Amino acid sequence: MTESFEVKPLGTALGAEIIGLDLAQPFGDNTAQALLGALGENGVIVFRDQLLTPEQHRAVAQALGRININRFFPTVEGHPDIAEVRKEPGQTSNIGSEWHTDHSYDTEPALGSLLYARDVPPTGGDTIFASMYAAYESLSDGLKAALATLRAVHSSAHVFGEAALSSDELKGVFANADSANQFSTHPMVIHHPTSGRSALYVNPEFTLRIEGWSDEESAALLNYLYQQATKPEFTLRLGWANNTLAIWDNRATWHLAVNDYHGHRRLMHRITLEGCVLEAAAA
Ligand SMILES: O=C(O)CCC(=O)C(=O)O
Ligand SMILES: [Fe+2]
Repeated sequence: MTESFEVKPLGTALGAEIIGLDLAQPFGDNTAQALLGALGENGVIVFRDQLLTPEQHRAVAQALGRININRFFPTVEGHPDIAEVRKEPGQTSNIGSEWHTDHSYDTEPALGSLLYARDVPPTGGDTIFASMYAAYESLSDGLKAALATLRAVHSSAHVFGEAALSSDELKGVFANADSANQFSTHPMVIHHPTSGRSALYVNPEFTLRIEGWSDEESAALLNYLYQQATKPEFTLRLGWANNTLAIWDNRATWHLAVNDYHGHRRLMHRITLEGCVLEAAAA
């Protein structure tokens, strides 16, 4: 069965709202494929006013792929495959406040996540996304050719490892600090597995350096790329309401959770989908 839906662009560089689907109802494989296609093209797809139980949230994820269990995030009670992205009124730090793409420290980085808003603050708590297609396309042919030959090293140790969890608040949030020891390398420009487009694949949070380059050399080029990638015209700022579901594609986007709602709770449920090894884009 194929359910029809409308894909309405939200931003110039990325993002689309999907209109006409009630995700509490099961949907067919053709619809799942069409949604994955829209995700790969738009980087983030947004569904408003979806009343979902944890079971229905899981069913949407399972229709789209295989669920990945993040070893660092706390989980929803009774649902070990649903991570909780929570900030309480008394807390000051939040999860994901720096630009990043999830799981780039894994050899098969997660495809993306389905983040569902359960309790959002009265104002603030937006998530900003950036298009790594747009960032790549903005570069000169000369730099594109140079990047096509390069790989970068990514790690979780400096973010989720024991030494990195400096505040007691963060120690209470993340688990398994001792398993934050993955290093992986990926091409700096990847061939997106579904859209076939070229996307820049380095990020400020998890990328350590360019393979075979010194830290100093790496920082010079990476900082240029980061500055380019975060140009406002390559971003989309998503304001949440309770019952909004957003799905993002880690291979085509970065994201950042704005921490501007101290004194209020923000509670999101996150299910992450397994990804695959990332191949270099053709030069
Ligand atoms: O809370 C958000 O808006 C996103 C947090 C984040 O980085 C994540 O769940 O991967
Ligand atoms: Fe994230």
